[in-house]
Amino acid sequence: MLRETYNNVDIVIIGAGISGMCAAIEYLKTHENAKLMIFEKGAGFGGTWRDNIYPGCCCDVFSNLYSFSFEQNPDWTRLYPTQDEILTYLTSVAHKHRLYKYARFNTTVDEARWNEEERIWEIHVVVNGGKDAEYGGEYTVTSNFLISGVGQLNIPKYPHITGLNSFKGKTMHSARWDWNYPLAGKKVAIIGTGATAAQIVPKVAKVASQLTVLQRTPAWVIPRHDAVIPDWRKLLIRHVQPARQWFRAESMKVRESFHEAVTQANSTKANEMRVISLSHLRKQLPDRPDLWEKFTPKYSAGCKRSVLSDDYYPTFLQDNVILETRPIERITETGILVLGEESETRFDLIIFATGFDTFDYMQPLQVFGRKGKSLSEIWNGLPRAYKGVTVEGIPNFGMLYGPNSNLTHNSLILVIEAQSRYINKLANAVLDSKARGKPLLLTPKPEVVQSYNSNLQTVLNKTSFADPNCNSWWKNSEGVITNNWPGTAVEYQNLLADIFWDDYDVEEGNGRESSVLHRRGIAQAEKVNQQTRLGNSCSLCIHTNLILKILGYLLYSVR
Ligand code: NA7
Repeated sequence: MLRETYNNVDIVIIGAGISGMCAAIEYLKTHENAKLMIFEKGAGFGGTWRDNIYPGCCCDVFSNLYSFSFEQNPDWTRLYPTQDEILTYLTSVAHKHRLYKYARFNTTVDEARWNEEERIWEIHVVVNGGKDAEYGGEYTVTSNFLISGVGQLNIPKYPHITGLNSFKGKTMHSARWDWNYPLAGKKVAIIGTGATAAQIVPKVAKVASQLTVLQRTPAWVIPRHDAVIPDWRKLLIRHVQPARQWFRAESMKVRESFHEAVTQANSTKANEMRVISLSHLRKQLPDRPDLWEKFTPKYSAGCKRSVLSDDYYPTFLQDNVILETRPIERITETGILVLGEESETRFDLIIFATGFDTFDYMQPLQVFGRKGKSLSEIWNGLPRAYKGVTVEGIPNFGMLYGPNSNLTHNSLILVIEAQSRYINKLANAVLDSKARGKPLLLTPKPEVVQSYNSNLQTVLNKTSFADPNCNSWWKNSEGVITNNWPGTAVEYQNLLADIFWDDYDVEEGNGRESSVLHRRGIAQAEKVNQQTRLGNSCSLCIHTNLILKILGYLLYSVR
């Protein structure tokens, strides 16, 4: 005897981060008696914001944009949210939408296999939680649709440095921070100078006796201008809905305007960004021309993730902080030896702020599609998806934050919402058909995936991401950009607003083409609207807009 909803469900979502949560909420909108399961290898909701708890961890997107459009948060305390605030927000959203009911934590999906005969997914999981594992250490669940929400920044990347494992002191990766280790008075090295390191460095420098920052490539650093949001402004945002909407739309405009700067190396905006960054450097380190050269990037702004920081550069004015730009030769039992030195520098702790494995999407999880072909075989080292969400040869499957859907200039939540709506439309078609007693298979046509991706690569090759003078977690060793979307957030939302059924191989239970979907032609996945709805066409609107503009000015400028 099997318990009905324990092993068979309509939808399985892998991952309980922002992506998995968003997909679940979207599905629950239209399914009251949902047969949904969310598997998460960690112990709660939050994904990357649960994993990354290092000192100083925060987001470099405005807080009001780093929230779901359907759950805007009037309680943000700062213009840029901190990790703990984001986690609190996500936890409250999970509670509000009753997601806990569907989640199985401490449970790792290790294999998802499409069963061609039964036309269902078989998802094998391993239970990591002590007591839960006593009920059964591993088991299989079947579902009609599978959604991956595992994200791109999931697996910590450790550098390949000779002797790394011989170090006898303490090591930690930024995404696996050990708060039990006291930093006070310690000699600390940090490897990496990306967005993560720029947040850790100022905090660790305050307590460590010595901090050495090992930089391989400098980042473009621009001012952050973070600030506390005063209570009166929070009240206004909580109670005056148009003000909240307008403020978000204005933030959206600001972030979208960065797009040109980070994608078009020769544009006016890119030049402005370089000027702002270089003047920031000189202003913050006025008497240190020795550091200007070391901190000046030799690649296009936007080729790597830019850093937004007000306190990174000034940290190097502290006596206990050293910038080391000579390459690391090896790690020894007691420290790090850099090129040109005869002996190592001794450290108590080495922090790896070296990013994530971003090219092996979904690894180590094994996904097998039609005819038992694995995702790795289909991709053959080059992850690609149709519109970043569906994959050839893998039916009834959707990826959130999949290949080429990363934004570098705006909030990723905008992307994830659009993807959730698109994928849920596909899932609904599959589940509606199931309700009529006919299993339905939706797989993107290989030629459609191929043509979409070759056009995408043509566009990407002309962006700053492709600049050969830098490497990044977006570009593989052959220079192929596998992670980024080249357009604006709004362009991506528009791309996903419609589903063209012709883009899919559509098979019903009997193997024939489904007439149901073909008659529909296009389905609207509904656009996520970020813009102000108020136009300028009537005098009332003009006045309302004017009032909101004044309000917006106050919101931005009065602290
Ligand atoms: P990133 O942006 O991938 O940065 C990793 C950093 O680690 C970067 O400075 C690397 O230098 C450095 N790195 C990696 N391997 C080595 C070795 N072997 N030796 C020296 N230095 C090394 O990761 P983050 O965690 O900072 O940010 C990831 C994203 O999280 C970020 O884009 C935001 O979206 C949030 P390199 O530049 O490769 O020379």
